[in-house]
Amino acid sequence: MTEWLGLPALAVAHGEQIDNLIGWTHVFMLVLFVGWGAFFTYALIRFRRSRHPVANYAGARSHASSYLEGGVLVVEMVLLFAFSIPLWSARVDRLPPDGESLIVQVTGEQFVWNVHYPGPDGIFGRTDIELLDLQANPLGLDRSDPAAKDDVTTVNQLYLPVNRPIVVRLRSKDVIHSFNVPEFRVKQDAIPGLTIPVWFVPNVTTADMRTRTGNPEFQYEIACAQLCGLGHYRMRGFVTVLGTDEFQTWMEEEIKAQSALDIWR
Ligand SMILES: [Cu+2]
Repeated sequence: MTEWLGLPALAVAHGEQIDNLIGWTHVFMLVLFVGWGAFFTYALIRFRRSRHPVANYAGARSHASSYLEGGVLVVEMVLLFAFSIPLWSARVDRLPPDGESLIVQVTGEQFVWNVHYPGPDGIFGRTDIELLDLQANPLGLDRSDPAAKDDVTTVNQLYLPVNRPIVVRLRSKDVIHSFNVPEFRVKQDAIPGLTIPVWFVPNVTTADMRTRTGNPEFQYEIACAQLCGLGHYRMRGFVTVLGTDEFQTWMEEEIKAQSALDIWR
């Protein structure tokens, strides 16, 4: 129904609602544009100079337009407080239950996305600013903490299982960045000092999307959507959506590989 908008392919459970909203907003904008354009044209002709050589300084005497504007104000307040705000809060405040979802921490920095998985124990290992090393340990993860043993970190690579609610806990190390994956219809600023949850259910694997788009190199991209410095243009991460079992295998292999790294000893 919203193909005419030419939006990026859809790969998320809540996407249709967003697209319909964008579609209806465009329809209403078109109605307003045509309506106001017609009124403007009417006013230009009706009050043309040849018919009114002398300006009328008294102007309109009736209060009709004030009432009309008051009416518009009331309607807009109802739209905002009765519909928009409750819908928005239902979408962003009610996170899926912890047991069902995969929680992953994504930390923006100039100019990469650091990804941190808590591993099977579901607990994020301790991080310490003293351990921070931009090359070897960009999150300052303390591998001596038992909760950190099974943690997995990556740079610019976000692996996700299909059809499972994902809660991304967004953070930033330095300036404001923005986590935007167009196919998931999510866009959220990452703000230093805050941890902001964003959630969505990806429902098309990368492999399926490659078949669907006919592009064997298709990749979901995390594009930083806030101008965050000179390297902003190259701040892009990749999302790979895997089948449930494939994701499990990937996770196990990463845990094995990362816990065996020499730098942690
Ligand atoms: Cu950025």
